[in-house]
Amino acid sequence: MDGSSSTLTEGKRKPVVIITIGMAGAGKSTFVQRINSYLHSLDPPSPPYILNLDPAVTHVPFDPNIDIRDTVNYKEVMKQYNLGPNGGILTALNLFTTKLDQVLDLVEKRAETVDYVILDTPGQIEIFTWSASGAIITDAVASSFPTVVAYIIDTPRTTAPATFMSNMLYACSILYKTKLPFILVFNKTDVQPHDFAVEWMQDFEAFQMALNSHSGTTDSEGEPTYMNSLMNSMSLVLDEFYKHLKAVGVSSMTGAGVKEFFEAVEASRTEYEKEYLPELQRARASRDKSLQAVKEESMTRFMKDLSIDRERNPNAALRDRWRPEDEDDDEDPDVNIVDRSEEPWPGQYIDVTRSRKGDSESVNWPRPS
Ligand SMILES: Nc1nc2c(ncn2[C@@H]2O[C@H](COP(=O)(O)OP(=O)(O)O)[C@@H](O)[C@H]2O)c(=O)[nH]1
Ligand SMILES: [Mg+2]
Repeated sequence: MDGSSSTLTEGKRKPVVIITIGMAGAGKSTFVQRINSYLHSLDPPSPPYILNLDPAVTHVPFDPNIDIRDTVNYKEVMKQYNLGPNGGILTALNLFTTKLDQVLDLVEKRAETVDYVILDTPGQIEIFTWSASGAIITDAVASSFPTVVAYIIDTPRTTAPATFMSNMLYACSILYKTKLPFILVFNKTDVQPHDFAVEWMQDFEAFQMALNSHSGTTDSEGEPTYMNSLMNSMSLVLDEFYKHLKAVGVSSMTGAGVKEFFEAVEASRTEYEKEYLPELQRARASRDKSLQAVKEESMTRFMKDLSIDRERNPNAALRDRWRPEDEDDDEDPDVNIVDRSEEPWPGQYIDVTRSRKGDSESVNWPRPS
């Protein structure tokens, strides 16, 4: 397989965005580090553009181009909003998302020179998958670039049929939420080969057998327990779901399987262009239309309120004029997302919680009223 693409004549292809998602400890960050070093080792090397979106990580095993920790200090966020760790991470991600346009600009600028953009997400899976910010980030990148989800699974911890199934159901829910090409990455194959998983995914009966051979599946009268019959019927649902995904086994420790992972990514690119992109555009068009309707309706309501108000209180409008000269022209330079790979990185830490000019004491984050 050579690296040259058939579309070279049409100029550079768009980079593929790989979003890594997975339970805490599944090995997302280690995986990102591994695929990063793999891409560097190619001939010619193809360094990816990496975004770290985990504000709470203390050590990142790779050099991110954009690091959420440069923009938001999640511990400071915890203090100022009186939040626990999860709330702090979520709020940090929300704050970062308010700067997403800058992030996308930076990625867009590099789109000509990189083949892959990689996102490492917060340790706790739900912070990214079930938050508004996660959805906004995912939607934004997926509408600009071919995007795939790499769902990282802790293979040694998923050998019990019930655990395996709950993990697959979680993956399933993310697939239906993101509607993006999906690659199941069975990680840590150096500890536990993933062939059992492949067998269970391909052979429905093998999985049911594994399920039934586990203890606690029948009650004292030999009837299948509620849990067991529930799992049996859910595994039928999953059978359908498996048809929509690719599975690869990798070891982020040794690098085994990484090549196969990238083959799956390339296949997903085609899938994205053929299936997901048209669907995405359709969805967006209909969303724009309904958004437009909402806007028009609220505008009409607003104009009506205004005219009632004018009638009741004809002089109020005069007093309420906006006088630009009253505004101080303190142009807030705003917080900037830094691209470490572009700017000379002087090592400064940008703490957005204290960045407003002349207002170093009080907190000025938006707060829910
Ligand atoms: N044996 C083995 N351990 C791994 C592998 N990938 C990750 N780990 C370990 O799993 C733990 C969690 O990894 P990390 O990347 O921080 O997980 P994250 O929370 O999903 O980002 C670390 O101790 C890693 O060293 C692998 O392929 N094999
Ligand atoms: Mg991590």
